[in-house]
Amino acid sequence: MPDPVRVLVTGAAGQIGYSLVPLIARGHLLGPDQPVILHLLDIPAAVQSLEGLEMELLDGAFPLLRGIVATTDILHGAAGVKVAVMLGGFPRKEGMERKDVMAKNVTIYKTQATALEAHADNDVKVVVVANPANTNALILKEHAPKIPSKNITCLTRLDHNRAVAQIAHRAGLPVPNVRNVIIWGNHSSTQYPDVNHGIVKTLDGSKKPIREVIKDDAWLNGDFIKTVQQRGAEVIRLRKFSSALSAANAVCDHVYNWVRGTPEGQWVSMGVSSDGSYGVPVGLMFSFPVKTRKGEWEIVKGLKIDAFSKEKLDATTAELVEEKALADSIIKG
Ligand code: NAX
Repeated sequence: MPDPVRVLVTGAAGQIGYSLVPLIARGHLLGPDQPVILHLLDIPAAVQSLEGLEMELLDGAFPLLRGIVATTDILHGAAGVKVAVMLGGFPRKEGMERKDVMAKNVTIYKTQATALEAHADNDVKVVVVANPANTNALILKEHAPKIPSKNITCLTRLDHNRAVAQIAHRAGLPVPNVRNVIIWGNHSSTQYPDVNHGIVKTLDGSKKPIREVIKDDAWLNGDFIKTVQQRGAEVIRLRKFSSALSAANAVCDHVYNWVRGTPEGQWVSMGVSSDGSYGVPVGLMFSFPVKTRKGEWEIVKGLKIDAFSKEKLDATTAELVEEKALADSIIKG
């Protein structure tokens, strides 16, 4: 067996953390043959919960789990980690202005960026989950210039999985038969779930465009998009808490594909630093279709964007540009 890999989870004592850490300990993040040492970080107010989590992890007797570092000190938490899952952040509370929440997250992500840059493995792979995920990742990227920008990503895989599941359900097919949907843009309600390049493998084994199988453009251009965009809010309405089980599962999918690659001919959605593809400003953290191989992602180029899609891409780009401007203005004081 290879040497254990150190994996940091910030905000580990929260909801997603509780669902995520057993999945990591079972090998769903890095594979069933990769031992791990879990670094669990949270704030002092959550220290008891963190202690309880550590106890439960020990009680799980997970064969791949070779150590636990539970801490409230990011310098300690970041030491030697090869993967960092950033769940910790400041949530928007009732009555708070967007810029006040952003200001709290700018402070958190600046500090954590500096700590990761100084103490994590030189090739640390980072996935930011905490909202606003794209902009928190952007702040982290800008404050950790020694970490290669390709190593900093944000999670839109939950949105991607939601889109896949909706299509599979509608087509009456298993989830793996749906391929190459795309989430473009921000992990927010302006995201654009796009099926124009998606494929369905039918029960007789033939591959057909999603639109040809579903045969309902009104649904695909209307309720389908709205359902995916509003899914998080709907889960909060029903559960009174935000998505946790599905978010933890998506974190594993995101990192697993990043490290282990995407199957031939298939892509997934990841929030990555734009290289200017599809007219998205360079450096913006934006969800694109990506193919991955040996730990490297590559944006899928040359997809045809029709007028309907262009309008949606422009809207989500504009929102991210605005979020970036707000973060920049806070950073500059
Ligand atoms: P919780 O509020 O349950 O947990 C957050 C944890 O972070 C808490 O334990 C808190 O003490 C800790 N924390 C706060 N500041 C910290 C800091 N500076 N350092 C370390 N830990 C810190 O939230 P949870 O439901 O687990 O969600 C975590 C984040 O994911 C939230 O920001 C949430 O909005 C975001 N989400 C993002 C999703 C995505 O697809 N990108 C989907 C799910 C989720 O909504």
